[in-house]
Amino acid sequence: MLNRRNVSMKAPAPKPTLPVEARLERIPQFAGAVFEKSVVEIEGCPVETGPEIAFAGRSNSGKSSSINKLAGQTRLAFASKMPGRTRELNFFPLRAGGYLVDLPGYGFARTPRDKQRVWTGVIEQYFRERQALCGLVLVLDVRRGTTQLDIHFVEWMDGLGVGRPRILWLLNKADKLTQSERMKARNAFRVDNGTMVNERDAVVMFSAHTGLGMKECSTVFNQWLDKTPESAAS
Ligand SMILES: Nc1nc2c(ncn2[C@@H]2O[C@H](COP(=O)(O)OP(=O)(O)OP(=O)(O)O)[C@@H](O)[C@H]2O)c(=O)[nH]1
Ligand SMILES: [Mg+2]
Repeated sequence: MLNRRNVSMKAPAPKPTLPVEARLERIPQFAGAVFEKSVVEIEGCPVETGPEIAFAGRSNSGKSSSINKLAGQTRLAFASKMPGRTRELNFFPLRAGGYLVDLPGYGFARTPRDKQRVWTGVIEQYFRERQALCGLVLVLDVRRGTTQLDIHFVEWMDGLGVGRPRILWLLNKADKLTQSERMKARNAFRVDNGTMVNERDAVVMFSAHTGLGMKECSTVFNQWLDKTPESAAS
């Protein structure tokens, strides 16, 4: 197009509508994940097929949303505004073998007592017996950091006496913070949890809404799944 002085006017380049962090649509390790089954008893767990990654955390912290975001799917795991939505252990097989496991959230009391006991039972058995478990993603709301419930959960795992799995501390919902608040939150997390986060663990600032932190998660999972980035990038 020419303007009145016969100078070519280029249309302005369209502004990117997505933040840079949202451009990774899924992480390669979780691509092609599908739902297989929900279980409430240890006997129902599928046969171990390879290294398994479980997602735990307070009710409503965003476990299901994080699984969906990392897998690049909107409805793989069932996310909801209603806390306590995930009520079973949900198994999602990965293409390369192994499973993602979405665990019920802790800290939501509006559930029948005996059912809660069943879940505690099966989760305990899961942590005790599941040989394939190679790492645990502990999903936190970054604005709250670790709560008493999270600390109890980690202490409970330590108390099982089978060795705590490696933990990826996922500081979720970071889209709700500004850049400087994120920096503060990360530093505060390190200071507050210095003794609980051990050297095999990782900490990632994350948003299941924007995709912030997906690359860092992918790097961590490569280590857990014992793959070079090249072999995982199929
Ligand atoms: N802003 C924002 N909201 C999020 C994020 N992740 C999850 N949410 C919201 O938090 C609520 C709970 O998300 P879920 O993924 O269902 O949480 P959950 O941990 O699986 O919950 P339970 O299954 O009940 O234990 C939903 O309304 C999500 O949209 C995030 O990164 N940013
Ligand atoms: Mg859930």
